Amino acid sequence: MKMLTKTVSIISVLALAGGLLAGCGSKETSQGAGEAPQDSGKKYTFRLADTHPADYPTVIGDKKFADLVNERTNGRIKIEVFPASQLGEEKAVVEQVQLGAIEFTRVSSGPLGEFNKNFGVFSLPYVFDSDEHLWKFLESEPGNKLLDSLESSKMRGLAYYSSGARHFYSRKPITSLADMKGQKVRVQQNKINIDLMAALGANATPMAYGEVFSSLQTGVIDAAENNFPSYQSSNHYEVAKNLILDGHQRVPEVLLISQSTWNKLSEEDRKIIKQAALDSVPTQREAWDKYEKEAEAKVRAAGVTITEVKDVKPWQDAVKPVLDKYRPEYKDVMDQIDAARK
Ligand code: GTR
Repeated sequence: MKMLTKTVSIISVLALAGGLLAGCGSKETSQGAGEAPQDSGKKYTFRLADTHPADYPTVIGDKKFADLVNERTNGRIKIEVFPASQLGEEKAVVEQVQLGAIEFTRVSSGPLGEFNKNFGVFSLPYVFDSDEHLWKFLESEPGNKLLDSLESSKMRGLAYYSSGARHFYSRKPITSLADMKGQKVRVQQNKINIDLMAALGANATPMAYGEVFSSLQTGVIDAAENNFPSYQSSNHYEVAKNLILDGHQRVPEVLLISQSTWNKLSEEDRKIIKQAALDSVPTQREAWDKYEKEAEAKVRAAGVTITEVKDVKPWQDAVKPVLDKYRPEYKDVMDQIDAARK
């Protein structure tokens, strides 16, 4: 298994190095005089990294964003979307974005929380009742302020994308809270998840997304957790065939740009990019709703054992120590999230 993990890491490193050598940041050229005013700025070719495959809803959103920017700048700003972790796993990509070596990424708030503490709030369990509640918060002023706060981490949040609710899935049968005990669970790389697993009697194994399939397959881990689309598209459902719909987290996706890239852009280009990101959201959310249903149908058809959780209260009680621990740190934003419930 070590070999497999190693191979995957080497592939990611090579992919990243290859990407860097090939792209090495943005390509810039100035246009000649006499062009139409909207074309008078610089030409750019940027890269956008996403961990998911090309047909996944986040990548559909990324592409819509790239198309809108291309259209609205008459082809002056091109954004090439690199799906399937071609530019590396999420943590490594965010580091490259901070340096400006990769200009854009769509990343989950989970790993982002390790770069900007504010985003940790999305890894706290059961803070949102529903997607509707989550989106009410995301679209509120505090939700937008959170995106803006990425500036202190050398990035700029452009928009949120949908990611549904996360559930546990395991190699062993898992039909109750008690079954979580002793399981080695892969979690997103964020320290809150370590406390969360401990509260459930499980052991957290933070690991890059791309390593989860082989780790489940070989038994290096017993379990993992994700939403229906990721559970299905990553084929984790083939090797962890027991799913329990506990809905412990709702961790939105974020589309972001490197602050160093942003600094280079004209005011007009910034406006186009920000607006295009926001205008890509309905496309992503629509694709999400459709894909989520299809993914659920596929895993059901594949014979996965699915346990519905009728009463989530025992789960909420079990993870209360995590909320108690982090409440002082996240008090303001948790109050704002509560306010979005009304
Ligand atoms: C997915 C998310 C990915 C990645 C993955 C994970 O839901 O869309 O960006 O963070 O979870 O668990 O690593």
